[in-house]
Amino acid sequence: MEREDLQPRVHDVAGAIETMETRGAAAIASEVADALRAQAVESEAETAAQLQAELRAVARTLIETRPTAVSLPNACRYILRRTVGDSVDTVRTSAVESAEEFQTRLATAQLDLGQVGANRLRDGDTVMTHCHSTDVIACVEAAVADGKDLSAMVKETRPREQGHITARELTELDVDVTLVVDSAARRYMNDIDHVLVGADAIAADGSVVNKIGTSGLAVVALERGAPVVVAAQTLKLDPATMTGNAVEIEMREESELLDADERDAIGEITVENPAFDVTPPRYVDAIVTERGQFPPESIVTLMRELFGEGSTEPWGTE
Ligand code: RI2
Repeated sequence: MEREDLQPRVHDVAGAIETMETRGAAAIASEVADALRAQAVESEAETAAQLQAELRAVARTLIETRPTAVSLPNACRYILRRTVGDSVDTVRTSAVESAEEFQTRLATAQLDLGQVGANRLRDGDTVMTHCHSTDVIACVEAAVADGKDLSAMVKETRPREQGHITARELTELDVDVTLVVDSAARRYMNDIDHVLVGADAIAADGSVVNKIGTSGLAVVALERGAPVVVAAQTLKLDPATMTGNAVEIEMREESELLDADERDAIGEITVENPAFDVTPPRYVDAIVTERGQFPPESIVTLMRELFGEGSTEPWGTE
């Protein structure tokens, strides 16, 4: 049941994330910060405890929208842990300041990550991309700013074709873009210098959870000797995996694959539409973050440093 004390902006943000109007782990995290800030500013709570309870409810509402994108709970964790005070005003101020600080760090992290990723790319390289990731775009943008001339083979990325967004954004950066269907990846892999993908979550063992099709792409890349580079801000590290929890894979509506007429014409079948898959660390050359580049097997060291305080859930259960 919808809580009446949550601001309309919170429901708007939750709806947009669910329908993927807002998508991509970094963009989702930024909108989450915005929703928490809006609740803090607009709330009519009369006590600090009441406002804190509302903010926890905002976090729970948002976290439910997309189960795999760990940037969502990580954003909530960052902001709620720093939201303190014993009056409505102090809680409000610290929530607003924490949300804004989070958004600033998000933007800075992406720029720093972009430079690390750019250092890997050489003048004249061709990268293959899958889906659309702002962390990936940041790497290419920084490389182009360094004067490197790049080409990209962009997989269209069924079923939602986020590859089209990548194609448009890379073209705007003056990258020479070729769009291919997903199943053409192996056909062209000999021409590829780097497979460059983003991530929705990184597990403690270095497994990369990213758009469905990434793991198959990584297998082909390994076979052909093309390094797989994952551009992922530390916001994508999933602290719950340090204690053995698995990353939940989001299953989406079958209507993303078939419209109603196609569904009727086919007859009685089952349709599965997982949004993500898991690429084991042995297929990944490096994870590029704003803290530098890491072999996937060593990412747990960074996770311990960043989430040493544990993966508690400050949003609680009610
Ligand atoms: P940034 C996307 O998922 C893609 O899987 C992409 O690699 C990832 O988010 C990260 O995006 P979806 O939201 O944070 O399209 O790098 O399902 O922008």
